Amino acid sequence: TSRRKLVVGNWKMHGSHKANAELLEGVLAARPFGADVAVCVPFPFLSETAVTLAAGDIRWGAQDCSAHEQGAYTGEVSAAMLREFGCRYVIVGHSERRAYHAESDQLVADKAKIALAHGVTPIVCVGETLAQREAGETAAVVKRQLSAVIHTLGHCVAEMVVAYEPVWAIGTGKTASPEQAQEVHALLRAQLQAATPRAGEMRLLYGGSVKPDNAAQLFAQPDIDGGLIGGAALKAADFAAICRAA
Ligand code: G2H
Repeated sequence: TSRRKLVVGNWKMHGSHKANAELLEGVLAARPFGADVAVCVPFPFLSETAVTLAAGDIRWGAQDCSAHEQGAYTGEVSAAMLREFGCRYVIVGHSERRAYHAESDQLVADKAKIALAHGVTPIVCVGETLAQREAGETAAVVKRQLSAVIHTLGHCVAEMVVAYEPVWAIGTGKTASPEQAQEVHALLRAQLQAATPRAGEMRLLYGGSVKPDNAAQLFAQPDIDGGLIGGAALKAADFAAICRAA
């Protein structure tokens, strides 16, 4: 395909000044990569990440943003602020936020919209739980999650990145098989095709226990355009190996 692969590290709530410096230096030293690469770091580390990565071709971003422009929203961080720190990407609707912070499909869509309005590319996460998969609801769940974003973004929908993360594969060591992942990616692509003529250019990432030894097979699937990497993004050697597999 003509789509350039994208590998994004999702550090979640990990890191420290010292650990981040070592990790980023390790990743920088492992370049060049054939794919686009980015790291999504906790908010307090955006500034130092921007400094460390300023000269290179590795992008950075955040793991969430507010659905509001600005105002009396204690504890929130706006998309405009992320843009000021040079963020290229922001993850929205990660299953951990949907589960622990009760984020609805519409809230996730509103976050994606405001990110795009400020020039930050949203990485919109969708995915089913184990119970939903076992009940045969996978297609319906991801369709509903993506549908909210499609309706809210309108013609801008082609500017986002989508990440399919089956909840049962997150941090569990259980990866979706390449075929299982591809099956859902193809559904997502078809849904996007009905919404925008540019669906073929959009990058659909897979996330959920991607490791150096399973990355290449996943990325070889026709509709898998890279990965959103959690645990394995915290070790420079592992993350670099995954980036190289893309
Ligand atoms: C899924 C993924 C990164 P992990 O959440 O978003 O994490 O690779 O640890 O399963």
